[in-house]
Amino acid sequence: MSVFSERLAALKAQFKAHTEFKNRPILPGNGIFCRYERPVLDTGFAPLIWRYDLNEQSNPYLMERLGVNAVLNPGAIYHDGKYCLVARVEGYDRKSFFAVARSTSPVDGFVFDDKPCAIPTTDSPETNVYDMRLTRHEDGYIYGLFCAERKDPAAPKGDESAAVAQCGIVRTLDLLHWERLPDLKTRAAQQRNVVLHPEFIQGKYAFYTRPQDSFIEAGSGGGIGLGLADSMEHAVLDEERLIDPKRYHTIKESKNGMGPAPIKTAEGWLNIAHGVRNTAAGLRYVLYCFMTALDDPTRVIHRPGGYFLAPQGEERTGDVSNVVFSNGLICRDNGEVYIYYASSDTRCHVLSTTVAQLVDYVKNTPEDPYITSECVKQRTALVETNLNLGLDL
Ligand code: M1P
Repeated sequence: MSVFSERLAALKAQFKAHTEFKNRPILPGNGIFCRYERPVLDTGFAPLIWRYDLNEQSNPYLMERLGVNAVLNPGAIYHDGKYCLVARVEGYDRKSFFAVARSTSPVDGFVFDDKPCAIPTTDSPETNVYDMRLTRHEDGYIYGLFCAERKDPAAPKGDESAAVAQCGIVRTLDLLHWERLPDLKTRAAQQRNVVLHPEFIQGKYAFYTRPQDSFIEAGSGGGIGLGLADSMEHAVLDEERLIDPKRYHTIKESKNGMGPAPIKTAEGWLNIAHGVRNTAAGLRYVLYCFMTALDDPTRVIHRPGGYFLAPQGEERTGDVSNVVFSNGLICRDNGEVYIYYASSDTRCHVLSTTVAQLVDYVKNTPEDPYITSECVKQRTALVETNLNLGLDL
């Protein structure tokens, strides 16, 4: 048997062993959601045909030619009877691309389409793309909003890392053909984490934004905003209204950003976002929730305190450690919710929960009192209520 044939057999066996499993929930969980034992996608799911030249003549050692460094931050949508993830796949060259992985199960069995998504460029092609948020809009299209990153033309000579992030826009009907629209125009120097609201507001398209001054620092942008545009073909936001500001000594004191498109519930729009704070070990990204009024998505009506999800165990390490990030969820008609998230910019996981649990969580989790003496009173009140129940614990 040739080296090539031996290696091919071993690689096929490794791929099968890595990707074919039943994902089990980690019980009992916290009553809010359930984590699962295994990532739903990681570099081991990248098909062999993406990475190897499988022609023995041109690749006798069966070397990896185009490696995959990370599979992260997937957008998500239920389409044609399948759970579909539009993952950010990052090559060894640091460039990301989008690829669709589909499964009949929400928690395992994801298989990438043979080819990455062919996303057309604009007249000013971006260097990198990432973090697609999918929205099935009431106008009939599925929109994908993503970060389009270009080198900063104003960077001083010698600065090869300054970049400008803007919101790229595509739309599709089938997750196979992608129509590129012009990038979103706003007054901010930079935009990341832009998400399209699924319904018209005042007859206009509504965008959740995160204006920022520089590539990493949100700066004076203040937090998550919302702006209205007349059209998607030339989307322009003249104004962004701040709806969820960053705040001192909270899980979002450095910056925050919207996650997936919100879930419409009977009680309000349920939002999952990420909050960032700085530490001696670098930035720490966690997920948090808030709910806005059904008739006014700029009005926050519930703000559960603290984080909803923080990195845990193996989630804490990776290319950018101490990060959980979500830009995709699937809410089924029966109320089941699957929240897809990436850990440490490296791999993708799933949480399962329900609309009922999430609504209970946002309504009944106490708000952050913003001052430690009030936190003690809050916790003491809980303890006293419990002691009065006279349970045998
Ligand atoms: O590295 C953590 C995350 O950093 C960015 O998020 P934000 O814009 O909120 O800082 C994004 O690059 C995201 O992809 C990444 O996961």
